Amino acid sequence: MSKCERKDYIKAVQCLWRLPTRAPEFSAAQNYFDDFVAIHLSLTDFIHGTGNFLTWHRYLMFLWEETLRNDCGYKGALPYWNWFKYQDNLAASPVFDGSDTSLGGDGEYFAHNGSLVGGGRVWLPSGEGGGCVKSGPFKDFTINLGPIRPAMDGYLPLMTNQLDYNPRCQRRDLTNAASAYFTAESLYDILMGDHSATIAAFQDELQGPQGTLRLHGAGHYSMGGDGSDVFTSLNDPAFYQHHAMIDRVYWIWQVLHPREADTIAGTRTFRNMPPSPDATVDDILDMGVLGPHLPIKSMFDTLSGEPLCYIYV
Ligand SMILES: [Cu+2]
Repeated sequence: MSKCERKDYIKAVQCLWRLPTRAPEFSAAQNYFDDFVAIHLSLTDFIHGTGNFLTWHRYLMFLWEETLRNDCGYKGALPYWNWFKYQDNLAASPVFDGSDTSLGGDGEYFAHNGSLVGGGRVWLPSGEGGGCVKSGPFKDFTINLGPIRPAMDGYLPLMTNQLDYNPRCQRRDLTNAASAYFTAESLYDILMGDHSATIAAFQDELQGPQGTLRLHGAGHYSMGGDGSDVFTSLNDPAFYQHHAMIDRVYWIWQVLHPREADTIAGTRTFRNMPPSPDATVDDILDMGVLGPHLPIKSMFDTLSGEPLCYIYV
């Protein structure tokens, strides 16, 4: 993206803070940016490690882009964070370099003992941040929901109720340790290699078996701070670029595996805890107030026009 295009995107995202909330059931939500966080938070246990993980988040990305276009005048494309550039030095990445065309830089220094991820079985050392994001276009923007389960040490959930109002700065700890998982080998493995033949193999490896860290987690834990919270990671605006990349990789996998492209695998609860029936392609994706509730099967074809109409470049 040119710098002008990046600024257009950032301006449109900032506009979401000025759009009124449409979700009165989430009293902490102050604006439409918060509504995205609130809906995701309230559904967390039913949209991760489930049969609808890829399609629910695909639809979320679509509704995010639609909102930027229809309510905030955005005319560009939805940018994705290419994990395979700058992974050894995230602070130099155009996404995180702290310039006014980035999504903000690292947080202020905050002494902490890294992050425990992968269900508490993988420890990642601290980076040099962890506090409020110091620079960039979202530095002075307030977030209002969470944290609920941040992986970063020392960042404690303050709330008694998950839906409490907790206005604060957005925090980040850029860690190259997590981004070490962004390798060509991991990408090949899920697109063409050992974990590519079925949707189950692809999605389980993308998210990581219990006790491991893989590409999906690597993006979240590379950001640390608010981006490391499975419930409320949408508080970090870079969530949307990370998940656009997740969707892009899913899209590439579908193109490479046309016979499997319209299949799903998995149940309706997080890693099937508590046990639940298998998801079906007719299951309805609950998007709260963000958009119409549509079946999983309407998310397979990004060029169907009903409603999706996009490709990645
Ligand atoms: Cu999610």
